Amino acid sequence: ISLILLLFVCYWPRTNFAQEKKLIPQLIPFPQQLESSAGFFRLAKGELSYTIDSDFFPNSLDQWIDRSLFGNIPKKKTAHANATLRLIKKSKISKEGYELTIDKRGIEISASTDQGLFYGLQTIQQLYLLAKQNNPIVLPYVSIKDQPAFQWRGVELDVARHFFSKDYLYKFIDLLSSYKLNKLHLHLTDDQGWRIEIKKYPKLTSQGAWRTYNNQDSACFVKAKENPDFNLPQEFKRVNNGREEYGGFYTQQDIKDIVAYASSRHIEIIPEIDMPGHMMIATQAYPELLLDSQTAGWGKQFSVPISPWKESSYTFIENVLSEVIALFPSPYIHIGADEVEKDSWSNSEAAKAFMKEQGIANLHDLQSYFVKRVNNFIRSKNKRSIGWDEILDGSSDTSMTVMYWRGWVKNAPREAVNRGHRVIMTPTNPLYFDYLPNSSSLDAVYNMSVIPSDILNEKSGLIQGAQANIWTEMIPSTARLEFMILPRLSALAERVWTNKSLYESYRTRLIAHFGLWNKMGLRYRMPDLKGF
Ligand code: TNX
Repeated sequence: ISLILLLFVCYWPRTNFAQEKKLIPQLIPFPQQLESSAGFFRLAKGELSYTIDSDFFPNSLDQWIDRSLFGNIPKKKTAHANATLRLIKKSKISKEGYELTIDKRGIEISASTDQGLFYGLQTIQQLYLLAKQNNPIVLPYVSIKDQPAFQWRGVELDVARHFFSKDYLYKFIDLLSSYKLNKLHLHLTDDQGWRIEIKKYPKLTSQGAWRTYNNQDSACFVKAKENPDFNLPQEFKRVNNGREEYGGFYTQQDIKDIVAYASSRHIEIIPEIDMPGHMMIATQAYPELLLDSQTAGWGKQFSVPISPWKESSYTFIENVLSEVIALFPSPYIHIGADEVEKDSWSNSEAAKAFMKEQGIANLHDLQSYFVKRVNNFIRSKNKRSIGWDEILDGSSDTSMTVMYWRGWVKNAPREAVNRGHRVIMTPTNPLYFDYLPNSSSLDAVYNMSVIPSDILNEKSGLIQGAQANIWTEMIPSTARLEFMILPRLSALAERVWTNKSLYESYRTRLIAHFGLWNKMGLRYRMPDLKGF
């Protein structure tokens, strides 16, 4: 009896201890399938050996592993099957999926593409960062099978209203890719700024990338008295003819650098040139784009759009797009088409004559005429175009992908898929991250249904995924940007990747991520996490 008691006393606490150690990793987005088992793999102090299945994966991955994985722990590539980190090609895994095990032999990741492998690496990178507090650094034994629910996992950043430097975009891309997001839509042009160098039209940036202060800047100045995050960064100021101006732009070389940086992190950059509205700064640089009688000016809610009945508008757009297309490998070009103030067209005699001649019945169809013609040009260059959901207001070309934003036009996604369009969901509520969050925003982002409930099952495949939009009229600085998007961004990432109802567990895991952001010097807004 005493022997039995002794055995019990010795082993009972241990088994209990082992179970306690079977921790659920604090991963965001949470993997589709995860089994943890008791035990930890200890990262040795010295060099970490890794092996990659022969020349299947491109160099960029090696570079990322060397520079980023496991901080500055030195890495050594070997052909040895006993390497600590083994990266293996398995063709039956889906394009973006991966399988990962951590056990006493170390870490093994399998994938069929370098993108899948990259996501597996991001998962262990997160485990590493979460474990880094501990000394020695230990990774929990785990077995994961993972793949994303949606192929479009995006963020739109408006670099037109306020400018963000190339170096900051690198940091931003790192943040997105660490949460397995894969699209960065850059809103490169708007009424307040033109941010991409176009060789044929140098004034777009020499003039259009700069502005004297406008109403939104004044609003920021007022707020800056209480919150320094609203100050316009000094590096984006210049003095021109004695006047202080705000601005900045990306040269074509900068764009190439950004695209290359993003693609090595499996982020596709989608450029947007917003037309025919939101072009005020372009029309100031090149006034011939406007209707004959009007000049561009401030003070209207929507600016005067360029004229669909003038050939010179198409020459301009096609020249601009040709340079843009040559810079971005993405299959998509976003052509905007939102918030077009069409009333200004109805006052023009030239517009009326043109509509009569072309048999165009109304102003919506005049916009459709413009959009379709630009879309045809883009298709002739073997690219596809994306437009905001206003392209549904007239007749539409279903080769275009619709980006749904007007939350109040409830049936737009259904209408779009019924016509045969592909759709990306970016509804104002909850995906406008320029809107101040409130106590339910995090919940709303996390629990949003990417596929609207009124869409028939057989059409749901046309919904590509979702994207947060970050308009920056009132976001002049990187600190303000981060404060506005974190933690909502992580909720979106889990929605589009995992797409399960794990809100309670997400909120618990999120607490660990606040710690990571603190270390990375990222700003975030502490949400209401009552009960945690
Ligand atoms: C609407 S969303 C816009 C943007 C503004 C945004 C402000 C869209 C296609 N157009 O131009 O920045 O609202 O939230």
